[in-house]
Amino acid sequence: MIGERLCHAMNEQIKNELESYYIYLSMTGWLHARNLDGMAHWMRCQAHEEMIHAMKFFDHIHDRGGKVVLLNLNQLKTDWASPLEIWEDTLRHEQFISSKINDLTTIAREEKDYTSEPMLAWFSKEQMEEEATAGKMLEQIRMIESNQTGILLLDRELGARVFPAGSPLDPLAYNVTA
Ligand code: OFO
Repeated sequence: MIGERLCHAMNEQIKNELESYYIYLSMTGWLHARNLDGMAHWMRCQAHEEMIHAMKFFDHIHDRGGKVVLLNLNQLKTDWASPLEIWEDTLRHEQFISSKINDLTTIAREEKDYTSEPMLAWFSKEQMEEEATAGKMLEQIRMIESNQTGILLLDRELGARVFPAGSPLDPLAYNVTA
């Protein structure tokens, strides 16, 4: 059974992941409104991934005999000055989430909750990849910032992102060892 301290921290993390979903969905709307449909598609996929992350914690708490408590979401940013600012915020947000996963791992170890470790290790790896991707995108946007052709080419490229797991209801999406 999951301990109270880790359960509380994981409920907080469900909120963080749902806020990630909300932020990326908000960015999706902003990008669509500027006809950057490829970037919008990429962000929509990202939002979808965050919902799956929230559900991993949701199911883990439930499976371990804890109580899922959904907390209020914060009012988040709804406007950006440019695609550059979108990617700056994306990287900053992923770094914040990485710090939260580190905190959860610390709590799990302090509480000797070894059952949670494989899932948290999966999240650490996921965060490493997400930070790397966001960092790379940010650098590419910086390179082409005032070049509209470059922005359109990047938009096309990001529009090709394939989302591997169909939906948050897809059991494959919950395979923490994948
Ligand atoms: Fe970005 O991985 Fe979840 O939050």
